[in-house]
Amino acid sequence: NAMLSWQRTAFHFQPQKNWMNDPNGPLFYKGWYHIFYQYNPESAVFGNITWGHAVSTDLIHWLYLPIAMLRDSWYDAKGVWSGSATLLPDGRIVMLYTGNTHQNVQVQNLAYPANLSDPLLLHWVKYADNPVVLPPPGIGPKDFRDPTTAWVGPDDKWRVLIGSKVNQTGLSLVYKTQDFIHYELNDEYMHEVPGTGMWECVDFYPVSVNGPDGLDTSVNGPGVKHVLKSSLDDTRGDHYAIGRYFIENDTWVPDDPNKDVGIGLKLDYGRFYASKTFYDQNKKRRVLWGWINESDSETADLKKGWASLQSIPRTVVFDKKTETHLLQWPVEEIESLRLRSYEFEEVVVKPGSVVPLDIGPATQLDIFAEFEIEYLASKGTGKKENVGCGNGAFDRSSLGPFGILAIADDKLSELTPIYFHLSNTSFFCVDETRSSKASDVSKLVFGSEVPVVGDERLSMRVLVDHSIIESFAQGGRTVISSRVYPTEAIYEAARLFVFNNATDINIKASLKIWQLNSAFIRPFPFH
Ligand code: DQQ
Repeated sequence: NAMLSWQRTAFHFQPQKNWMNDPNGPLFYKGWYHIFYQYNPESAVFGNITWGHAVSTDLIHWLYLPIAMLRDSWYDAKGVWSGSATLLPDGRIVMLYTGNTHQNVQVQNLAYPANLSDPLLLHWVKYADNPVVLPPPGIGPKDFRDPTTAWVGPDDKWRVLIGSKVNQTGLSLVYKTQDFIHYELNDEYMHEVPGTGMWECVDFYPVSVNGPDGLDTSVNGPGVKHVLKSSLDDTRGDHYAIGRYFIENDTWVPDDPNKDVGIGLKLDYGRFYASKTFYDQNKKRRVLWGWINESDSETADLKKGWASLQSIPRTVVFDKKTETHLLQWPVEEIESLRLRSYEFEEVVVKPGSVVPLDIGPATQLDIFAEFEIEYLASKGTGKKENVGCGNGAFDRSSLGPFGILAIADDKLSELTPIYFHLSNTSFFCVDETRSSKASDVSKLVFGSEVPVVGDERLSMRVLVDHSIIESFAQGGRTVISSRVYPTEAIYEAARLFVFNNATDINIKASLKIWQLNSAFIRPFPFH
């Protein structure tokens, strides 16, 4: 059965079969986490988009529910596209989503649960007078989508953002509403950035500059900054910036104009798109979901019968050390999957060498690794070429690369290096180029600078799940998701190594590694 192929993940959320893309309307309600998602019920490629639905009590084990919203009205006949949930203070739930109409016009629609006493929120009612918002003058009918979670201002009006573009300027429109039926468009955009193109799946939320708690979307005031995120297509990814929100006119200004949305930081430098956060009132945290695409061919996807998965949900907090970055970290519940653990203390890895880590099969792992550097007196130490991620992990210089080799076979004929490369600054990278002998697979080098603050050690957390590797450097300051499709390094043949391709330093690696159990992801057991 192709669906049970080794590429199938063991603890990442994915539908039983067929195509999935963006996460939609995440929320916590009456003891259940809900995730909805862009879903093609008919095939493993994009099309016929409806809202798939699943629930969980811990964000790790999931139960599939029936499709929540179908393409059954003129205003969403060509797709029930992305949207967000808002929990109102009186207990109601509002879902706003984009409908692609029978004529391919993007409009905003309102839906709500048929029965608020049903914790599973099985049935959704579309508002009788949908659509509630049409593209305004000056905005293209195909450039108007993905409403955010709403937040309420001191005037008791709710605000919703919708992404768009004018020429090549990406931007976000602000609508105000009291009843989620009637909307007024602000004169000013919330923000715009020339040259960034269409802003998909805009996300906007407060972060606390003082503490680790997440903030509900309407929280504002001293000690609060606001994050603005937009997803830029053409594989440019999910870009964010931290800044200040001015409620007087609903505008937002980045702290650093040189690192504005789309020209600065990314949430994830790998394969990660259309992400969305929600405030989890259950655990007082802000949780981020993102869509991780396949990098094999459409033919391969049709053959295996499924495509895409969601990232492990991540908590998002403001990084007090840099004050410029967010920190993302897998939700603590993932630790409930931990089985046997293995510890390695100060393993010395000499220039140009590879050291195997004897942990048994290495397809489902939670890895935490720290690296110390020992300059070699005999070498011309400290020569700091400006290398970045280079052409990958085989491009050697004095201070890098070094790190781990995941999903590698014994002969190292297939391997995926996750590594640091130091130069004037520190880079964190993943190299897919030798991850598979298969030729019909996209294999790239991903990465970016990662600030290392004060006396911090270099560290990485890596989640390995068969065909996906999610890597977090320096506590989640720089994150990279990658897909790998080895042909040999599968099941029992997959191994883990540490490596050092730097020429002028020894590496001392200390690691704690857990085998991870599979999550239960299966249909809800209706009686
Ligand atoms: N996916 C949805 C759109 C959104 C895009 C359609 C982002 O609403 O802009 O499936 O991946």
